[in-house]
Amino acid sequence: MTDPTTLGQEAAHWLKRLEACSEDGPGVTRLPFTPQHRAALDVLRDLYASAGLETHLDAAGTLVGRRGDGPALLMGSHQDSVRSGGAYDGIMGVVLPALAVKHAKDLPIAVEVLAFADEEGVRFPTALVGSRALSGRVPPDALAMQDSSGISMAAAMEGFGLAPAKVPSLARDPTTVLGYLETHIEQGPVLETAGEALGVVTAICGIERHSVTFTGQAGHAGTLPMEGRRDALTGAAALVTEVERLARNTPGLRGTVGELHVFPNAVNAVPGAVRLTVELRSADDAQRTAAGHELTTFAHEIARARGLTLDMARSYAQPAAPCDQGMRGALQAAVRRAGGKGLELPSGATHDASAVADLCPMAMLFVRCRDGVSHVPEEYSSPEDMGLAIATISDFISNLK
Ligand code: HGY
Ligand code: MN
Ligand code: MN
Repeated sequence: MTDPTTLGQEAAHWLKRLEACSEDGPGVTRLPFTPQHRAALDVLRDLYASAGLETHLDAAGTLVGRRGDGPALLMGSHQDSVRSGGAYDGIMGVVLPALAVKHAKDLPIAVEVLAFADEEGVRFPTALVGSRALSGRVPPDALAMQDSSGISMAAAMEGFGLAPAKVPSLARDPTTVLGYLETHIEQGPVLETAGEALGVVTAICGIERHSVTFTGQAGHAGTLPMEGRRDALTGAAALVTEVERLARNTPGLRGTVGELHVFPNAVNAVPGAVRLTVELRSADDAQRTAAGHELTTFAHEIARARGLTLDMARSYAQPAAPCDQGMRGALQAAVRRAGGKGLELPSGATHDASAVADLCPMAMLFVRCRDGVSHVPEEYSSPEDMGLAIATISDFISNLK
């Protein structure tokens, strides 16, 4: 096997080419079924060919590369990015296994490398379409969801040369799959703080998202007395601070208000309405759902006390996905053989692996993330760490029983 640093430098070369497949502007912006996606597929086809992978684009826009016959180990991640994101999130998890296959002499099992079109859910209000297609769990309404210019996912797929009607037929027979291994930049500070290049994921957190609207009475900031005001923003602010208070006081729970829109949003007008999102994440589904109920009750009490009306609904939910014990152990042994401690950690970010877990056993390998920052242009993993990840993936494949 080529030495890890050389492998890592080759990975950096491919990632540099892929980084250019982006809209103009800071960082990487590569949304699904766009010219940037098509440019990335051209680069990935070159990479897959150099790895001896037989390649096709499936109906959901996943680039599938396969080598060998019989039940296969699936590996891969997503090709899409957030807006002005980094050059490693997702796409590094396609490049590294492809290079592991390329540099493997012979493979004891069949393997596939997968580049999923849309994990982030930035263009359309849904996510994980390609990976959920493998287990036949794409929600029926997903393909009808529209982007900000009113284009449905199905229309975007057809414009990309795909056949969205065939997405349901992508569901795999579980007996044809040995498992799924996703390699991903950690997107947090744990490995860097521990001085470790690689980590083994224990579980992927569950997520729920609530869309909330407080409605009061807009009015003139100067003539409307404080008494009797029905200010929607002061009500929303009480919920925002309660989300933070509850999450800070509940170990393992993360709560975020990521979006907040004020209407009419004018310096001299009392806010009449506020729309916001509440997102909760935890590796413990019961803890997360209990927090969701608690915050819903709190929001209704705030609305009642302030004379506001409240619309609050859970718009998205995804259960926590534990990684397969057997695969975790095998991956940890491979990390140790590559010189690591085999540190284990939960994933606060969600990944395609949480969807593929509905099809087959899954495991995740994390790669150290400089300064723990991700979803920003400064996102970075070093060639040395990527080389160790490639060597670990190769070792994992050759020891898979
Ligand atoms: O939201 C997430 O955790 C992922 O980056 N899509
Ligand atoms: Mn991401
Ligand atoms: Mn990702």
